[in-house]
Amino acid sequence: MSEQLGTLEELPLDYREAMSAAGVAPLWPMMRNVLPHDLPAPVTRPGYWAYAAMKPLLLRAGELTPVEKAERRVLVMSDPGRGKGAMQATASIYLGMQLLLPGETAPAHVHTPSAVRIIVEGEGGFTVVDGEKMPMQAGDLVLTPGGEWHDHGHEGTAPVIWLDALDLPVFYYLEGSYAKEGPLQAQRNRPDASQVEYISAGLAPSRRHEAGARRYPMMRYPWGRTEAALREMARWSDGAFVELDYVNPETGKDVLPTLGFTAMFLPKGARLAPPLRSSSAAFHVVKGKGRSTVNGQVIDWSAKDTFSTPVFAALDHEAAEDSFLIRVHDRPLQEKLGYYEERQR
Ligand code: 1HN
Repeated sequence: MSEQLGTLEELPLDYREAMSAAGVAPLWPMMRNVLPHDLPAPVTRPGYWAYAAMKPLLLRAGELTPVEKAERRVLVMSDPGRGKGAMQATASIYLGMQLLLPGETAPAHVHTPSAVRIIVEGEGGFTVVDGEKMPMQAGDLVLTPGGEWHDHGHEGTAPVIWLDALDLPVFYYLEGSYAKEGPLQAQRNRPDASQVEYISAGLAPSRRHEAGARRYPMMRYPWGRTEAALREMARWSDGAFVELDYVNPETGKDVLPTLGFTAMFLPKGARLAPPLRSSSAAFHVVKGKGRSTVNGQVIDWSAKDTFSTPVFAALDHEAAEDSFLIRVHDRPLQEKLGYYEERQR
């Protein structure tokens, strides 16, 4: 371990001014800031967004701002560590709640960041990604991979609300975030791939030599199947915690390049203390009620609420009712960068 490093104040004023004038700065006073020992020092703090508080604000946005004036009518969830107005929930994860009213259309665009939608409530909403029209039903997880055209529509009679999670902060940091706008897409005249090619886990369509799979073969993961799979696994798990990864049905790998998703089932009374993970995360409560402690901070959650956790957070979950949560995390990005890690507590 090195000795106490030198500070800026120890250096003569004329030298400090000369460094500034030359456009340089000494590393050593900042060394421990940019490279702390053993663990990172996250700016991110745990966040919690109660749906009961979000929903009236969203509905009011529906009255105040027509979708034509918004492109996307979204309230962004700000990381408490970065403060009011922050456009991100963790270093890599953007979260927002989006409202679409009956008859409205959110215009087509394509951008570099990837998005996922987790449907919170409402019937009749749909999103079109790369020409594929996908119904949005409560609990569904729908991908919008970077580089794919997407627009949203609403054929129902009541407001539709969903949670957006994007890797936008990463693209913004890289100065790589940008979009193109275009006309609404022509829709393929058939149900989405989750209802045609990939109805059953372990079965994928045969194809002739050379006809490769799409990069993102299935972009909608209907909630009904997810919950049924979790319940069946739990029935045979002897009380062990069950969690499913959302995977690409052709490759078995993560569904997006940077973000990963899991579905968790915490039966009533269950307690769970996962390992410390180098990934940051967001949790969305599809159903249930419970409590999570994040670095000592208590979060009481119920259905449709969302909370976020910084990297290496100490987490304890406790379910007061049978609870289903979707976990959004940035492990895929960290694995690509070569540093994803889990530590036992
Ligand atoms: C976006 O394209 C959507 O397509 C939602 O619904 C939220 C936040 C930042 C940048 C692009 C959407 C977004 C977004």
